Amino acid sequence: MPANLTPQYLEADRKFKTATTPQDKLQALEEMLATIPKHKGTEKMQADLKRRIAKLRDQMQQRKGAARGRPSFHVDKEGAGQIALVGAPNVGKSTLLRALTNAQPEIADYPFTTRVPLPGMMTYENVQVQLVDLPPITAEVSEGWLFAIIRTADAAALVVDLSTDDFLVQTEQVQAGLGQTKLAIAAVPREPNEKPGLVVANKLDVAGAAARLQRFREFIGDRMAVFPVSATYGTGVEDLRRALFGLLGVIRVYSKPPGRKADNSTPFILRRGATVLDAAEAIHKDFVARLKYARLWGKDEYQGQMVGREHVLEDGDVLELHA
Ligand SMILES: Nc1nc2c(ncn2[C@@H]2O[C@H](COP(=O)(O)OP(=O)(O)OP(=O)(O)O)[C@@H](O)[C@H]2O)c(=O)[nH]1
Ligand SMILES: [Mg+2]
Repeated sequence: MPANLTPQYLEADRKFKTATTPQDKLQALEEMLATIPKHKGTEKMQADLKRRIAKLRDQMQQRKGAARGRPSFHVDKEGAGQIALVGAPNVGKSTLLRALTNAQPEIADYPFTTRVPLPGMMTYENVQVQLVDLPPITAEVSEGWLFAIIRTADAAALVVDLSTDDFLVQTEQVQAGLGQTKLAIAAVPREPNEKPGLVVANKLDVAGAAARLQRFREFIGDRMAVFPVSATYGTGVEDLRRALFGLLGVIRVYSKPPGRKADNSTPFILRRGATVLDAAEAIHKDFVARLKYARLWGKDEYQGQMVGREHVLEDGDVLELHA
Protein backbone atom coordinates (compact mmCIF):
# COMPACT_ATOMS: atom_id res chain seq x y z
CA MET A 1 0.00 0.00 0.00
CA PRO A 2 1.50 3.37 -0.94
CA ALA A 3 0.08 5.03 2.16
CA ASN A 4 2.96 3.90 4.46
CA LEU A 5 0.70 3.37 7.43
CA THR A 6 2.38 3.55 10.84
CA PRO A 7 2.17 0.88 13.55
CA GLN A 8 0.13 3.37 15.65
CA TYR A 9 -2.43 3.65 12.87
CA LEU A 10 -2.62 -0.10 12.41
CA GLU A 11 -3.09 -0.53 16.16
CA ALA A 12 -5.97 1.98 16.11
CA ASP A 13 -7.45 0.15 13.13
CA ARG A 14 -7.29 -3.11 15.07
CA LYS A 15 -8.99 -1.42 18.05
CA PHE A 16 -11.78 -0.26 15.77
CA LYS A 17 -12.34 -3.74 14.44
CA THR A 18 -12.64 -5.24 17.94
CA ALA A 19 -14.58 -2.35 19.50
CA THR A 20 -17.97 -3.42 20.82
CA THR A 21 -19.46 -0.06 21.83
CA PRO A 22 -20.10 3.10 19.79
CA GLN A 23 -17.87 4.99 22.24
CA ASP A 24 -14.93 2.64 21.65
CA LYS A 25 -15.49 2.76 17.90
CA LEU A 26 -15.48 6.56 17.94
CA GLN A 27 -12.30 6.68 19.99
CA ALA A 28 -10.57 4.25 17.64
CA LEU A 29 -11.63 6.20 14.55
CA GLU A 30 -10.29 9.41 16.10
CA GLU A 31 -6.98 7.71 16.85
CA MET A 32 -6.84 6.47 13.26
CA LEU A 33 -7.36 10.00 11.99
CA ALA A 34 -4.71 11.37 14.37
CA THR A 35 -2.10 8.77 13.43
CA ILE A 36 -2.66 8.43 9.70
CA PRO A 37 0.32 9.87 7.75
CA LYS A 38 -0.84 13.18 6.29
CA HIS A 39 0.11 13.27 2.62
CA LYS A 40 -1.51 13.17 -0.80
CA GLY A 41 -1.63 9.38 -0.88
CA THR A 42 -3.89 9.22 2.21
CA GLU A 43 -6.22 12.13 1.39
CA LYS A 44 -9.05 9.84 0.41
CA MET A 45 -8.61 7.75 3.57
CA GLN A 46 -8.56 10.89 5.74
CA ALA A 47 -11.79 12.14 4.18
CA ASP A 48 -13.34 8.73 4.65
CA LEU A 49 -12.35 8.66 8.34
CA LYS A 50 -13.81 12.14 8.90
CA ARG A 51 -17.04 11.06 7.28
CA ARG A 52 -17.27 7.92 9.44
CA ILE A 53 -16.56 9.93 12.62
CA ALA A 54 -19.27 12.46 11.77
CA LYS A 55 -21.78 9.71 11.02
CA LEU A 56 -21.05 7.82 14.24
CA ARG A 57 -21.28 11.04 16.32
CA ASP A 58 -24.64 11.73 14.71
CA GLN A 59 -25.92 8.25 15.51
CA MET A 60 -24.77 8.47 19.12
CA GLN A 61 -26.40 11.87 19.51
CA GLN A 62 -29.65 10.55 18.08
CA ARG A 63 -29.58 7.62 20.43
CA LYS A 64 -29.10 9.96 23.40
CA GLY A 65 -31.96 12.17 22.24
CA ALA A 66 -34.16 9.16 21.78
CA ALA A 67 -33.27 7.92 25.26
CA ARG A 68 -34.49 11.14 26.82
CA GLY A 69 -37.93 10.92 25.26
CA ARG A 70 -38.18 7.15 25.40
CA PRO A 71 -40.67 5.56 27.74
CA SER A 72 -39.23 3.31 30.36
CA PHE A 73 -40.00 -0.38 30.33
CA HIS A 74 -41.45 -2.63 32.94
CA VAL A 75 -42.35 -6.31 32.81
CA ASP A 76 -45.29 -7.58 34.85
CA LYS A 77 -44.41 -10.70 36.80
CA GLU A 78 -45.98 -13.99 35.84
CA GLY A 79 -45.58 -17.57 37.04
CA ALA A 80 -43.56 -18.78 40.00
CA GLY A 81 -41.03 -15.94 39.74
CA GLN A 82 -39.14 -13.58 37.45
CA ILE A 83 -35.48 -13.98 36.49
CA ALA A 84 -33.53 -11.31 34.57
CA LEU A 85 -30.97 -12.34 31.93
CA VAL A 86 -28.02 -10.04 32.49
CA GLY A 87 -24.78 -9.69 30.54
CA ALA A 88 -22.44 -7.95 28.14
CA PRO A 89 -23.35 -7.48 24.45
CA ASN A 90 -23.50 -10.52 22.18
CA VAL A 91 -23.00 -13.12 24.92
CA GLY A 92 -26.13 -15.03 23.90
CA LYS A 93 -28.85 -13.80 26.28
CA SER A 94 -31.50 -13.79 23.57
CA THR A 95 -30.38 -17.19 22.26
CA LEU A 96 -30.75 -18.51 25.80
CA LEU A 97 -34.25 -17.08 26.09
CA ARG A 98 -35.13 -18.85 22.85
CA ALA A 99 -33.64 -22.13 24.08
CA LEU A 100 -35.49 -22.05 27.41
CA THR A 101 -38.85 -20.48 26.52
CA ASN A 102 -41.30 -20.16 23.67
CA ALA A 103 -40.31 -16.53 23.06
CA GLN A 104 -38.88 -15.56 19.68
CA PRO A 105 -36.30 -12.83 20.34
CA GLU A 106 -34.16 -11.26 17.66
CA ILE A 107 -30.71 -12.82 17.62
CA ALA A 108 -27.76 -11.45 15.67
CA ASP A 109 -24.00 -11.62 15.52
CA TYR A 110 -23.47 -8.02 16.58
CA PRO A 111 -23.84 -6.16 19.88
CA PHE A 112 -26.94 -4.25 21.01
CA THR A 113 -29.39 -6.42 19.12
CA THR A 114 -31.82 -6.39 22.03
CA ARG A 115 -33.14 -2.93 22.86
CA VAL A 116 -36.26 -3.58 24.91
CA PRO A 117 -37.02 -6.23 27.54
CA LEU A 118 -38.65 -9.40 26.29
CA PRO A 119 -40.26 -11.91 28.66
CA GLY A 120 -40.72 -15.61 28.00
CA MET A 121 -42.11 -18.43 30.12
CA MET A 122 -39.79 -21.33 30.98
CA THR A 123 -41.35 -24.64 31.91
CA TYR A 124 -39.64 -26.50 34.72
CA GLU A 125 -41.47 -29.74 35.49
CA ASN A 126 -44.96 -28.47 36.39
CA VAL A 127 -44.12 -24.80 37.00
CA GLN A 128 -43.70 -21.78 34.79
CA VAL A 129 -40.85 -19.37 35.48
CA GLN A 130 -40.65 -16.02 33.75
CA LEU A 131 -37.31 -15.11 32.14
CA VAL A 132 -36.70 -11.57 30.94
CA ASP A 133 -34.21 -10.97 28.11
CA LEU A 134 -32.60 -7.54 28.44
CA PRO A 135 -30.37 -5.20 26.45
CA PRO A 136 -26.69 -5.59 27.30
CA ILE A 137 -24.84 -3.81 30.09
CA THR A 138 -21.55 -2.14 29.16
CA ALA A 139 -19.24 0.34 30.85
CA GLU A 140 -20.93 3.21 29.02
CA VAL A 141 -24.52 2.26 28.39
CA SER A 142 -26.85 2.25 31.33
CA GLU A 143 -30.53 2.90 31.02
CA GLY A 144 -32.33 3.43 34.28
CA TRP A 145 -35.22 1.13 33.49
CA LEU A 146 -32.85 -1.76 32.73
CA PHE A 147 -31.47 -1.66 36.26
CA ALA A 148 -34.95 -1.13 37.68
CA ILE A 149 -36.06 -4.39 36.05
CA ILE A 150 -33.08 -6.25 37.52
CA ARG A 151 -33.76 -4.70 40.92
CA THR A 152 -37.37 -5.83 41.01
CA ALA A 153 -36.74 -9.28 39.51
CA ASP A 154 -36.67 -12.20 41.94
CA ALA A 155 -33.28 -13.37 40.69
CA ALA A 156 -30.72 -12.83 37.93
CA ALA A 157 -28.72 -15.03 35.58
CA LEU A 158 -25.38 -13.54 34.56
CA VAL A 159 -24.59 -14.74 31.04
CA VAL A 160 -20.90 -15.02 30.12
CA ASP A 161 -19.46 -15.63 26.64
CA LEU A 162 -16.88 -18.44 26.44
CA SER A 163 -16.09 -17.67 22.80
CA THR A 164 -14.04 -14.55 23.48
CA ASP A 165 -10.89 -13.86 25.49
CA ASP A 166 -12.63 -10.73 26.74
CA PHE A 167 -14.97 -12.77 28.92
CA LEU A 168 -13.41 -11.69 32.22
CA VAL A 169 -13.20 -8.01 31.26
CA GLN A 170 -16.81 -8.14 30.07
CA THR A 171 -17.94 -9.73 33.32
CA GLU A 172 -16.12 -7.09 35.35
CA GLN A 173 -17.76 -4.36 33.26
CA VAL A 174 -21.20 -5.82 33.87
CA GLN A 175 -20.50 -6.09 37.58
CA ALA A 176 -19.24 -2.49 37.61
CA GLY A 177 -22.36 -1.36 35.74
CA LEU A 178 -24.54 -3.09 38.31
CA GLY A 179 -22.42 -1.63 41.08
CA GLN A 180 -23.05 1.90 39.84
CA THR A 181 -26.69 1.44 40.77
CA LYS A 182 -25.65 -0.43 43.92
CA LEU A 183 -26.81 -3.76 42.54
CA ALA A 184 -24.94 -7.04 42.75
CA ILE A 185 -25.58 -10.69 41.95
CA ALA A 186 -24.55 -13.31 44.50
CA ALA A 187 -25.13 -17.00 45.19
CA VAL A 188 -26.13 -16.16 48.74
CA PRO A 189 -27.44 -12.60 48.97
CA ARG A 190 -26.56 -10.92 52.24
CA GLU A 191 -27.99 -7.47 51.56
CA PRO A 192 -31.21 -6.19 49.99
CA ASN A 193 -29.26 -4.92 46.97
CA GLU A 194 -27.88 -8.36 46.20
CA LYS A 195 -29.91 -10.50 43.84
CA PRO A 196 -29.79 -14.27 44.11
CA GLY A 197 -28.06 -15.42 40.97
CA LEU A 198 -25.94 -17.85 39.03
CA VAL A 199 -23.62 -17.72 36.04
CA VAL A 200 -24.55 -19.16 32.67
CA ALA A 201 -21.25 -19.83 30.87
CA ASN A 202 -22.50 -19.86 27.28
CA LYS A 203 -21.09 -20.95 23.91
CA LEU A 204 -19.54 -24.08 25.39
CA ASP A 205 -19.49 -25.48 21.86
CA VAL A 206 -16.76 -23.17 20.52
CA ALA A 207 -13.06 -23.99 20.38
CA GLY A 208 -11.24 -22.88 23.53
CA ALA A 209 -14.40 -22.72 25.62
CA ALA A 210 -13.33 -25.42 28.08
CA ALA A 211 -10.10 -23.60 28.97
CA ARG A 212 -11.95 -20.31 29.41
CA LEU A 213 -14.55 -22.04 31.58
CA GLN A 214 -11.74 -23.24 33.81
CA ARG A 215 -10.36 -19.70 34.09
CA PHE A 216 -13.82 -18.36 34.82
CA ARG A 217 -14.36 -20.85 37.64
CA GLU A 218 -11.05 -19.71 39.18
CA PHE A 219 -12.12 -16.07 38.82
CA ILE A 220 -15.57 -16.44 40.35
CA GLY A 221 -14.63 -18.97 43.07
CA ASP A 222 -17.57 -19.83 45.29
CA ARG A 223 -19.29 -16.47 44.81
CA MET A 224 -21.66 -17.99 42.26
CA ALA A 225 -22.47 -21.39 40.81
CA VAL A 226 -21.47 -21.74 37.15
CA PHE A 227 -23.61 -23.60 34.61
CA PRO A 228 -21.84 -24.31 31.31
CA VAL A 229 -24.24 -24.40 28.38
CA SER A 230 -24.51 -24.06 24.65
CA ALA A 231 -27.68 -22.07 24.05
CA THR A 232 -27.40 -22.84 20.34
CA TYR A 233 -27.19 -26.61 20.74
CA GLY A 234 -29.10 -27.00 24.00
CA THR A 235 -26.23 -28.55 25.96
CA GLY A 236 -26.61 -28.15 29.73
CA VAL A 237 -29.95 -26.46 29.38
CA GLU A 238 -31.95 -28.97 31.46
CA ASP A 239 -29.65 -28.64 34.49
CA LEU A 240 -29.94 -24.89 34.08
CA ARG A 241 -33.74 -25.03 34.24
CA ARG A 242 -33.60 -26.74 37.62
CA ALA A 243 -31.01 -24.28 38.94
CA LEU A 244 -33.00 -21.27 37.73
CA PHE A 245 -36.09 -22.54 39.52
CA GLY A 246 -33.91 -23.11 42.59
CA LEU A 247 -32.90 -19.42 42.57
CA LEU A 248 -36.45 -18.36 43.27
CA GLY A 249 -36.44 -19.68 46.81
CA VAL A 250 -39.89 -21.16 46.43
CA ILE A 251 -41.43 -24.57 47.01
CA ARG A 252 -44.34 -26.40 45.41
CA VAL A 253 -47.09 -27.70 47.64
CA TYR A 254 -50.10 -29.71 46.47
CA SER A 255 -53.52 -29.58 47.99
CA LYS A 256 -55.41 -32.83 48.44
CA PRO A 257 -59.09 -32.89 49.29
CA PRO A 258 -59.84 -35.59 51.92
CA GLY A 259 -60.48 -38.95 50.29
CA ARG A 260 -59.25 -37.84 46.88
CA LYS A 261 -55.96 -37.68 45.02
CA ALA A 262 -53.80 -34.58 44.87
CA ASP A 263 -53.78 -32.52 41.69
CA ASN A 264 -50.12 -32.86 40.76
CA SER A 265 -50.34 -30.54 37.80
CA THR A 266 -51.11 -27.35 39.70
CA PRO A 267 -48.87 -26.73 42.67
CA PHE A 268 -49.27 -23.84 45.05
CA ILE A 269 -46.09 -21.77 44.99
CA LEU A 270 -44.91 -20.76 48.47
CA ARG A 271 -41.69 -19.17 49.69
CA ARG A 272 -39.10 -21.54 51.14
CA GLY A 273 -39.73 -21.84 54.88
CA ALA A 274 -43.50 -21.59 54.52
CA THR A 275 -45.59 -23.40 57.14
CA VAL A 276 -48.83 -25.37 57.03
CA LEU A 277 -50.61 -22.18 58.04
CA ASP A 278 -49.06 -20.26 55.11
CA ALA A 279 -50.21 -23.01 52.77
CA ALA A 280 -53.70 -22.92 54.21
CA GLU A 281 -53.83 -19.19 53.56
CA ALA A 282 -52.68 -19.66 49.96
CA ILE A 283 -55.11 -22.50 49.29
CA HIS A 284 -58.13 -20.78 50.73
CA LYS A 285 -58.28 -17.73 53.00
CA ASP A 286 -61.15 -19.32 54.96
CA PHE A 287 -58.97 -22.24 56.01
CA VAL A 288 -56.79 -20.06 58.21
CA ALA A 289 -59.46 -19.51 60.85
CA ARG A 290 -61.18 -22.87 60.44
CA LEU A 291 -58.16 -25.16 60.15
CA LYS A 292 -58.49 -28.04 62.60
CA TYR A 293 -55.63 -30.24 61.46
CA ALA A 294 -53.60 -31.17 58.42
CA ARG A 295 -52.17 -34.41 57.10
CA LEU A 296 -48.98 -34.51 55.10
CA TRP A 297 -47.52 -36.76 52.41
CA GLY A 298 -43.96 -35.92 51.58
CA LYS A 299 -40.38 -37.08 51.90
CA ASP A 300 -39.23 -39.79 54.25
CA GLU A 301 -41.51 -40.43 57.18
CA TYR A 302 -44.42 -38.28 56.06
CA GLN A 303 -47.00 -40.71 54.76
CA GLY A 304 -50.22 -39.08 55.84
CA GLN A 305 -49.60 -38.23 59.46
CA MET A 306 -50.96 -35.17 61.20
CA VAL A 307 -48.77 -32.08 61.31
CA GLY A 308 -49.13 -28.83 63.26
CA ARG A 309 -49.81 -25.38 61.86
CA GLU A 310 -46.19 -24.36 62.32
CA HIS A 311 -44.77 -27.37 60.52
CA VAL A 312 -42.34 -26.18 57.80
CA LEU A 313 -43.16 -27.54 54.36
CA GLU A 314 -40.83 -28.86 51.68
CA ASP A 315 -40.91 -28.78 47.89
CA GLY A 316 -43.28 -31.51 46.69
CA ASP A 317 -45.29 -31.91 49.91
CA VAL A 318 -48.95 -32.92 49.61
CA LEU A 319 -51.26 -31.40 52.18
CA GLU A 320 -54.74 -32.44 53.20
CA LEU A 321 -56.43 -29.69 55.16
CA HIS A 322 -59.27 -30.43 57.54
CA ALA A 323 -61.52 -27.57 58.59
N1 LIG B 1 -21.48 -20.93 18.93
C1 LIG B 1 -22.44 -20.38 19.67
N2 LIG B 1 -22.93 -19.19 19.33
C2 LIG B 1 -23.89 -18.66 20.10
C3 LIG B 1 -24.39 -19.32 21.25
N3 LIG B 1 -25.33 -18.54 21.82
C4 LIG B 1 -25.43 -17.43 21.05
N4 LIG B 1 -24.56 -17.50 20.01
C5 LIG B 1 -24.37 -16.50 18.94
O1 LIG B 1 -23.92 -15.29 19.52
C6 LIG B 1 -24.46 -14.17 18.80
C7 LIG B 1 -25.18 -13.26 19.75
O2 LIG B 1 -26.32 -13.91 20.25
P1 LIG B 1 -27.52 -13.11 20.92
O3 LIG B 1 -28.40 -14.12 21.56
O4 LIG B 1 -28.12 -12.15 19.98
O5 LIG B 1 -26.69 -12.32 22.06
P2 LIG B 1 -27.25 -11.23 23.10
O6 LIG B 1 -26.50 -11.43 24.36
O7 LIG B 1 -28.72 -11.30 23.17
O8 LIG B 1 -26.78 -9.88 22.40
P3 LIG B 1 -27.34 -8.38 22.65
O9 LIG B 1 -28.83 -8.41 22.51
O10 LIG B 1 -26.68 -7.59 21.60
O11 LIG B 1 -26.89 -7.99 24.01
C8 LIG B 1 -25.37 -14.76 17.72
O12 LIG B 1 -24.64 -14.85 16.53
C9 LIG B 1 -25.69 -16.14 18.26
O13 LIG B 1 -26.00 -17.05 17.25
C10 LIG B 1 -23.86 -20.62 21.57
O14 LIG B 1 -24.22 -21.30 22.53
N5 LIG B 1 -22.87 -21.08 20.74
MG1 LIG C 1 -30.13 -9.94 22.80
